[in-house]
Amino acid sequence: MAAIILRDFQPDPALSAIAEKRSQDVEKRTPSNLKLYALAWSICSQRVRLAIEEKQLPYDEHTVDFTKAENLDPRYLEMNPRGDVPTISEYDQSLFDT
Ligand SMILES: N[C@@H](CCC(=O)N[C@@H](CS)C(=O)NCC(=O)O)C(=O)O
Repeated sequence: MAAIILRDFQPDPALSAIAEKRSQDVEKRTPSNLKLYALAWSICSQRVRLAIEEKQLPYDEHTVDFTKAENLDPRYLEMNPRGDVPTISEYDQSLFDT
């Protein structure tokens, strides 16, 4: 049944055009300043990492080492006063879940 549905599926041309334009925009995007401050094992971090990867955005990932209390470093707390991960930042603007 699923195979029949997939075979008969006709993508909406308007939606296909939007998807094509979006992928061109992503290709044209200059390397960004997007940074992800995260921990490898953190599910919260993984959720944001997946979203960035899904959007194919260029980014740098920085590990926040909790064993060295890097999350309590004043420079990190300036970006995320909660002292948790993840935090994303771009061009000196930071974003985290509250
Ligand atoms: N609501 C936040 C929660 C963030 C959060 O709890 N992060 C955890 C890792 S999954 C953390 O940093 N815990 C360390 C701490 O709170 O000291 C989100 O979903 O991003």
